[in-house]
Amino acid sequence: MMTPEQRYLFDITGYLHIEGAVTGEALKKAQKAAERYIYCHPDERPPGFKPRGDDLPVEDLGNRPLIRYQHGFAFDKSLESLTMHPAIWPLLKELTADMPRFVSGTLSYEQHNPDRQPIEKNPAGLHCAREGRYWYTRYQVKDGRIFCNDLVFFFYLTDVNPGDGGLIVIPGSHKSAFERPDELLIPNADGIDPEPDPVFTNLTPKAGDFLCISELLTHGVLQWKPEDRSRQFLILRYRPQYEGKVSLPQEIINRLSPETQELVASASYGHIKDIINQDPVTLTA
Ligand SMILES: O=C(O)CCC(=O)C(=O)O
Ligand SMILES: [Fe+2]
Repeated sequence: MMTPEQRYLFDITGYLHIEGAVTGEALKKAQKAAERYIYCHPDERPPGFKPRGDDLPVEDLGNRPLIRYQHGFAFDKSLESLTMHPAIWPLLKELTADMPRFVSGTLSYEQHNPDRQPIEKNPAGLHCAREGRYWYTRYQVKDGRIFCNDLVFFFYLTDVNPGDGGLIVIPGSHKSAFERPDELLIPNADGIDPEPDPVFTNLTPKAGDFLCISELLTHGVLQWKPEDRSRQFLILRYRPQYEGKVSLPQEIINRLSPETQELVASASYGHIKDIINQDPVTLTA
């Protein structure tokens, strides 16, 4: 279950910022594991691990401003255990009515991109589940509990400071009944970021923090400004266990601990996974 404060804040804003969930040695281990994947020579990556768009020539890898390292959560146990971390496990259980399925866990790596092109419309690329084919995505409250069928938990491995850029959200937009007007935000002089506007909030998590959003929350990304630091985070996606199909490759699933294998599995409505009765969940093997 969520705390009353978490429930209240998530309900009115559509997001939660959970500070200091992972600290000390555990955080260092996760950061090192992420770097091992990011800086691994392409020929030495374990089977199943590669950045999206890996069909580009090797010389180009590592130079792209934003790279999605697929299945990053499964690269190391220090990352895999984040999928059911005690700081998010009670939330995940409440938000999926105790029927969670872990969909994917991508490691994202973003560097400053001096070549970023101006965007004429929709600077920061605002989007949410309501726009397009996932218009039926749900956010509901029943019996004093919140239910969502499309959840994203971002786990930050590096710091974001005010002024750095990164994720922006429109608080409360998870309940919007109207389409977002195309010209909601106005491009700034560079034409890259929007002009500052009180309608959006730039979230600035530190390494070890989780951000939790309903995919119904309208969100986007400001240009990453620091030239000497990257933005590294895991994108952990969840849905109810009885919706959608498992899309993780079998070679990735085979690496996971039994508890995580149960979390990624589909199951019928009403089935309660063993891990639901564990708090905290400890990964065996
Ligand atoms: O880069 C980010 O912080 C947000 C990523 C995002 O919105 C997405 O993966 O859908
Ligand atoms: Fe998104």
